[in-house]
Amino acid sequence: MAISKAEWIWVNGQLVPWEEAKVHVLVHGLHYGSSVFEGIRAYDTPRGPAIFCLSNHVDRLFYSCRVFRLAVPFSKAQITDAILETVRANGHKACYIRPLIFRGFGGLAIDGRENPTEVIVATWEWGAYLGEEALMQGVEVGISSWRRMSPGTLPAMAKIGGQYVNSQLATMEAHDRGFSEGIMLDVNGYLSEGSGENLFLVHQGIIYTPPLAASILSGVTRNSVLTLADELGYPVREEFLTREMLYLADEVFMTGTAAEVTPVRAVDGVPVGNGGRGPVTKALQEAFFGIVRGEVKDRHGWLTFVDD
Ligand code: PPE
Repeated sequence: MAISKAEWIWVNGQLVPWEEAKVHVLVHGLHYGSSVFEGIRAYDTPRGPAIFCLSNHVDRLFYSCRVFRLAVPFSKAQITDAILETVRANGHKACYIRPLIFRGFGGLAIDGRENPTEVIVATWEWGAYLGEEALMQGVEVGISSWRRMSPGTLPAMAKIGGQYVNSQLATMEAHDRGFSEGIMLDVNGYLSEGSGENLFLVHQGIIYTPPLAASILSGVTRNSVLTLADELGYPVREEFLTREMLYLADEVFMTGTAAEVTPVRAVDGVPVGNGGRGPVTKALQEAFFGIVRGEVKDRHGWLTFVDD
């Protein structure tokens, strides 16, 4: 999906014009995937743009840096301000926000900790990740031949750039097979997640989702959806799930900042339930979109209003 250019990008403490936000070809992050990032959304509400779960994203960004031993020359409060400042400066009503922290230009020792850390915050206007129609009709996915990393290989809960090579392999394969997304299994063959989304299924009135130990990213949207599901009175189980549960499920859906709450209508060409969006998925979408669009009271303090 093409990026629509905004005016400013925050780079190491100041806003610079979009075209000027460049790096040297020898930055460590480019060679070794030594970066960490976040994907955050701001929604258009009657009170102006509101960022969804900002503090959770900033916390995860710093968690990723901690795991990756990436020293950040800014505090959480400074990064939070940088995000608000960039959204304001670009005058977005709604946007996608991409903070990125990477090992910059210096040596090219694999260790990389000698290199300076660079921090940027970019924003751009981005519609529904898998298409508007996908939110209503659902998408077709396939089980990827690529597995998620094993727990001893890479820290799955950290959002580290290099780990997205795994996601790229899965998505490219899915697209070549005519699917919107690839669902990966973990090293033991249990369901894990999509290339950029967490996975849920509904079976006989119970909502299931793979646990953190299934090599998933601890999704911010996943956590919100678990809260909403609980409030709506659905029993929720986080447990290891076999692939066949996807063929047995009444409903399947995926969550993510970019993907929001997207129904899955077929897995490997097998229709899920009635082959469309199911009632539980619809109820969760309504609860989610009601809050982010400022139509329903934000009981959990999930929104940060940019203009306040
Ligand atoms: N798993 C993976 C691997 C992942 O990348 C994401 C977010 C999620 C789960 C859902 O997490 P959360 O956004 O906190 O609910 N993927 C981000 C990047 C997508 C991209 O195309 O880049 C996102 O949705 O912003």
